[in-house]
Amino acid sequence: MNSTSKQKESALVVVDMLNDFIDGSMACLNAREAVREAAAFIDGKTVPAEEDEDGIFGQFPILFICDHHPQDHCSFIENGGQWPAHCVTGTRGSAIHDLLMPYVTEELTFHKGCGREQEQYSGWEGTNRAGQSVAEILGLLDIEDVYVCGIATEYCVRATAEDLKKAGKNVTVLAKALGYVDLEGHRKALREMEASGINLFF
Ligand code: VGL
Ligand code: ZN
Repeated sequence: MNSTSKQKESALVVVDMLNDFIDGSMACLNAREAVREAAAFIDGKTVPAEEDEDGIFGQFPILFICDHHPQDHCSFIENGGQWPAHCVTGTRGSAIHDLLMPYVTEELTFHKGCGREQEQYSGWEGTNRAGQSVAEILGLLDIEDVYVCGIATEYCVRATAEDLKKAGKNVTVLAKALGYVDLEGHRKALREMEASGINLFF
């Protein structure tokens, strides 16, 4: 097996590294550092374009999960929910952080929480523009090893990592590439993920 085909068995899932969770209405702890860590991890997994016949996206798939809500979403405080308005369609807050934009492709971008009455923490419930799920894409790409980073540890990262694990993937959470709502909650979620068989990489 050559190194290129080996690479194709793993992928990175980037959960909600969106402006509102970094410097916007729901800015999370460690979010900026987490984005830098994610970018550094990606750099270590990709090779310069001139050395790569398939293109970097072909070699190491990077899936982006994006929380994406209508203005009248049920999770917003003003609509009876628990969160400040965030990741509203068409706003800067709903966009992926600039540092990661070079790696974004339409096929590997999945939106969740798009319906007014839908609260979807897990990226597993998201779909890309063609209506494909993360499960479908990971199956098509023959991916067994999945790295996960993102925001927030206690909510969408945890839900996504646990669903990937339940689907039988070998899941590794990049602990330094996480943003969180609360430090204690973050630590507790890491312990619980580890107890459910998810690997932590520091
Ligand atoms: C999230 C709360 C509401 C998350 C999304 O990405 O963890 N948390 N919407
Ligand atoms: Zn949300």
